[in-house]
Amino acid sequence: MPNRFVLSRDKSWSRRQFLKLGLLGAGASSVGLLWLSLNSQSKSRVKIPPIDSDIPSQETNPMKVLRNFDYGTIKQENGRKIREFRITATNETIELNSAISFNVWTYNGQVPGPTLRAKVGDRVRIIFQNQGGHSHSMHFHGTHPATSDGVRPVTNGKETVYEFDAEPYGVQLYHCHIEPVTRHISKGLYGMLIIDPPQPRPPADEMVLIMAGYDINGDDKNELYAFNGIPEYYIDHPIRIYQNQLVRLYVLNMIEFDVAATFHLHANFFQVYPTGMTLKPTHETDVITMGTAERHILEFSYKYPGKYMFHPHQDIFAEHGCMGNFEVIERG
Ligand SMILES: [Cu+2]
Repeated sequence: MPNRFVLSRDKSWSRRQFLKLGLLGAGASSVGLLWLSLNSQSKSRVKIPPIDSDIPSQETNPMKVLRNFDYGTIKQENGRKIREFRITATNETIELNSAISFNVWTYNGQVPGPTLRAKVGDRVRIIFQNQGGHSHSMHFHGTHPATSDGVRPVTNGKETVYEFDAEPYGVQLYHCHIEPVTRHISKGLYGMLIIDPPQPRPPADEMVLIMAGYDINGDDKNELYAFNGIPEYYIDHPIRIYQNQLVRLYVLNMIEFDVAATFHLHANFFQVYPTGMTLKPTHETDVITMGTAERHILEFSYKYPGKYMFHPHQDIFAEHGCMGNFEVIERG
């Protein structure tokens, strides 16, 4: 039976759905990036289920964060390939739920910031502009010179450039490193940097889940928790995945104030690639513990259709927003 590119058959990415995602309004680059991401997946015959049609258009949009990878702009300089990204820090107000609007500090208008993606060995250039009012920075995890470590304040209205070779491959991250770092991160200044290995990993439905907390009243404790920016979002908008199709989850714990968080998947087990720095899994489990800034690749597929929860097994986090559902559907 032929297994061709099937996105069009699903009509999963109609113009209407791009509009719903706010991507057509967000400018050609975002659309291009998403298409790029989808096209690279389509070549590998990974099928992405249709997305809910009632997705809000605000920039902080967990469905938009989920499968959107920013590969930057490729430039050639002195015979070397440069992958260039432009990041601007801004202040925004987002609706955390029907009762709470919260002032967040963002990279490119969204929480988490965009998921940046490069291949190991690429030269990466980040042009960072601060329009956030306070001093901010971008500190990347990875191997790089001190000059690009991103701990120096970039004052409001200023621009700086961070440049480094993308290494080692794995799930890396970036965040603001201005004191108090707890506040700058929990206000929203964090994101993921995926560095792909020399040979691509096998085809999979790839997605990003970043856990974080919100200290609403400034008491150095989290009152709300979320996957990809908005508490409880994936309860009302389950992540649709196909039965028996490999899911590759890039998961990161960015929760401040609490020492660790676990990630638990219902009715299944996942293969663990610690920090995404191995090509083979080290073990299989259904709950994994992560300190702040710890991250992994988790791989799994679901045998049976239906709705399955995922959440930290510190149930207090789950009860305060860090909770979601996968909806496993038959491929038809
Ligand atoms: Cu900051």
